[in-house]
Amino acid sequence: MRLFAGLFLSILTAVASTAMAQTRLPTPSTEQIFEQFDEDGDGVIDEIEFRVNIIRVMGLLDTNRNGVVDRDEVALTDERFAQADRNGDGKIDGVELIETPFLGFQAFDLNGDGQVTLDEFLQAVEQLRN
Ligand SMILES: [Ca+2]
Ligand SMILES: [Ca+2]
Ligand SMILES: [Ca+2]
Repeated sequence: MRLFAGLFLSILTAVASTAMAQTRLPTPSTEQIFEQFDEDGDGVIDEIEFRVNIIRVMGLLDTNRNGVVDRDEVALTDERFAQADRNGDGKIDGVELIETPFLGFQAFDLNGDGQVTLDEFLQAVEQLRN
C-alpha cells in the first residue's frame, strides 16, 4: 500500500497549495481536499469530478509545462515510477495517472456505487498512508 503514497501525497500537497492560495488556511485537512474535489458541492465526488481534479493536479505537478509528469517532477522511487509509467517512456501522462491503481476512482469508491463519500475518501487516504 505504500507504493503510491509518495505520488498521492505529492498530489494532495499540490491540491492543498491551491486550496491554501484560495482560502489562506495554514494546512488544509483531508476534509478540505475532499471539498476541493467536490466541484458541485453535493457532498460526494463522482468519477468526472475525480478525474478533472486528478488532471488538474497533474498540471500542478508538471512544473516544466510539457504536458506530462517527468521523472524529476514527482517524489517516487524508480520502482514506483515504473509502475505508474506503464508504457515505459519515462513520463507519466494523464491516462497513466488516472489508471494508476492507487489513484484511480475505484481505489476511492470503496463500495462501488459510483460516488466517493467523505468517509470513503478519508478511508482511502488513510490506507495510502499506512
Ligand atoms: Ca460532487
Ligand atoms: Ca508513460
Ligand atoms: Ca461509494
